[in-house]
Amino acid sequence: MKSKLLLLAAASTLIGTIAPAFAQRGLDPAITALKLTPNITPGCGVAGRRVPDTLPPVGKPLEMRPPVNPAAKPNFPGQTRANYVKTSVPITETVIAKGLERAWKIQFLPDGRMMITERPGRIRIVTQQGVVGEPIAGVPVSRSTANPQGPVLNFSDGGFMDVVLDPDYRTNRKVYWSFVEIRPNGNGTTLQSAVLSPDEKSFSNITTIFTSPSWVNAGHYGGKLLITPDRKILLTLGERIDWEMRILAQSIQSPLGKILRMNLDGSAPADNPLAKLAESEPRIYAMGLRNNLGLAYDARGRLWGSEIGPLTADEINIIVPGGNYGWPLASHGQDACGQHTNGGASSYPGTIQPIYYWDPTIAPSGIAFYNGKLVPEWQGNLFVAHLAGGHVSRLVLKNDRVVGEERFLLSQNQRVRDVQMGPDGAIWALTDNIDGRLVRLAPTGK
Ligand SMILES: [Ca+2]
Repeated sequence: MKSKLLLLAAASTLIGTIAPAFAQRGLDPAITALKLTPNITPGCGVAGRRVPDTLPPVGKPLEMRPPVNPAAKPNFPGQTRANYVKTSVPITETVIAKGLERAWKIQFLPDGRMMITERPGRIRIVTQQGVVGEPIAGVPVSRSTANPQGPVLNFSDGGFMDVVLDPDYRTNRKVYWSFVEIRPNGNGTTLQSAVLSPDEKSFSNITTIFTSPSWVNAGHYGGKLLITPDRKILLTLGERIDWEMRILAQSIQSPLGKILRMNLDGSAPADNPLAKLAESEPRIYAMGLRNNLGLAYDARGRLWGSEIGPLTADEINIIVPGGNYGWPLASHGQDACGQHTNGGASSYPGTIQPIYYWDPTIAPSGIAFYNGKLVPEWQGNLFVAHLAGGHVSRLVLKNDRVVGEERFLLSQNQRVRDVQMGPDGAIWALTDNIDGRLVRLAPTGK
């Protein structure tokens, strides 16, 4: 184990030099001044690609491209490359709203409207008919020349991210949100609570309840939130991507590369898996996760997660308390320029295998289980938003294995950030582009 840690540390020197290409990105000078370094080796792309429009016959593997990392084999049949399944009724994709700048989250409200977040630091309320409200005041905004004190780092995969409702939202109008905060010693994910005014025009009582450790570079912030049935809050944190940082996903002292479980004031619940270990970060709920961007409960109350892997190993996991999901000791993936993590090991003793993985990468983000009535054949399916892939996938599950896969939303040609099942039984998806869109998927005519 020790020698592997040393190897990882040595490998960090390979990635030290950085492309000075900020000007080409059109960044605001207030962000350029932070001298954030992209976490890529010059010349090595880390992003996946939009999936092709071409489809195989039903019953054949949906992914027809060759694997990027053919050396990694599935650890059980069906762990990757499920067969194409097609919904039997025609599905219409309706753009409900446009111009949502780098939208991140759909949070349905008790009355069926939605709070929608945008990465520059906005929450708007949007109706199912597409009426888009003005930004609600009080939300942390991104730093820019116009807002030099703005605390939000809207860069790389960061920005203002998630919002979820307090279990008593109907009476207390309280929400929790996550964003990437610019700090004197770098940047990191911050979790706050706030209270919406009765006229829905502003937030007040803004309280910071958790701050992740800071790091100087940008990337892999996690930021996904979920309220649990027992009134706790889950927060995911990525491992901050750099070689010298990623092993922290295996440290019980660091919250990075983890899913955290907290009381609603940010404190650690006494029944957390590591809470009784004096040297541990007591909020840790699950570990060994590179950048988990999706969380959802299935019908049996089990927690599932989607994880951005390296180039070739995006994962779907069933999350159990105290579970170790392997990163960076085990992965089916390769890093940029074909570097293997931990010698290419796709399993590691004591770590949990993903239910499913994708190669080539398609960058999974938000996930949602379908339990509506509008499309009966979707019951129990897992919908996954894909950033790089530019689509929503539908995963058909049987005995905790993926037995079928379908793609939607390629017509938008955008990165898809979030997916939710609405109270109307439709699937609602949100795209991450400058002209971000809210799209409804439902049987034609319904
Ligand atoms: Ca894993």
